[in-house]
Amino acid sequence: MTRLIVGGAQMGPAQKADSRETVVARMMDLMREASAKGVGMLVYPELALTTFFPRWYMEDRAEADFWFEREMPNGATRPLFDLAAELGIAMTFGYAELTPDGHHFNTSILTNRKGEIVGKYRKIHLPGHVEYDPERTHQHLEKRYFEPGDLGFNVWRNEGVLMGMAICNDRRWPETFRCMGLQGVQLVTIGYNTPSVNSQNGGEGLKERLFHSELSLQVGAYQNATFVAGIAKAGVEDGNPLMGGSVIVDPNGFIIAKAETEGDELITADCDFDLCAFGKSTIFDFARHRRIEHYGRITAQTGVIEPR
Ligand code: ING
Repeated sequence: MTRLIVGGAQMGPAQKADSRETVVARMMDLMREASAKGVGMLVYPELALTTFFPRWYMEDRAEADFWFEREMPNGATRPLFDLAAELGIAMTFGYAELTPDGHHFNTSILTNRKGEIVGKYRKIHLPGHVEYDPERTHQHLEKRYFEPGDLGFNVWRNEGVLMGMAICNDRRWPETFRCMGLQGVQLVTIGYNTPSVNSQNGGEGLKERLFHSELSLQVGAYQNATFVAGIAKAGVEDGNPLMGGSVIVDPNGFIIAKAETEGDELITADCDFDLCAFGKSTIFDFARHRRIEHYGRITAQTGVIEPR
């Protein structure tokens, strides 16, 4: 039987003026709280180390490099890795990655309980736009500052559990979960930074956004018989609200832990990963039930082609 207490380290806002060190200190406080509750795997949000800088238009993209990490771990994050190894906690967190050959990704890493990086994911589904959009109340310039991820959706056997990573907007695309489901995933971690209001669709408010986030995470879990941890960076960053709503979902799609605030808040769930087996061997026994000869359109087409 494989069992881990999974922790979701929801984080409150990171202001533009906050140093990496200040934010890492908060992450370490959450890790100590997690350790006291027996957490073995701790999930932090997307872009955990900094404010959600893609909300800011910078004409010179090189200016945005200030928000990127050139190596991981690095001076600011090494204390977090050392604490994780000391406490024996595996973790995942997101950050902006600038590679030695100059590529920019919205990245997350996965470590084992010894603080060693065992996996890396680069965000594939980038929402938003490239150029300044005067029509929008808030800019969302992820397509300006990041390239689409080039590592695919992978799953790693980490501490006896098949774990996969995705980031924020990825949760809105079923392909994300299925690609990992086809690798037997038992825990999908998804950090997110989701604005509380939609800069384009006036009608969609916080309530709808929270609903769509939970809907996406629950259906991804259920249809792939996997646990899912969706963990937010939340609260108001320099006047810009991000929603909370962090949850841990079980393989039947039920929410088993949920954050109540928009600040630094630890949620936990005692996860028996053998619970994934029932769905994977019955309703969602992919080998027995899927009919791939009819799915070609999913990878043959990018956009819609309507019938004549
Ligand atoms: N943020 C948002 C997200 O996908 C968004 C952007 C919100 C897109 C709502 C569509 C609808 O949660 C990030 N960082 O992807």
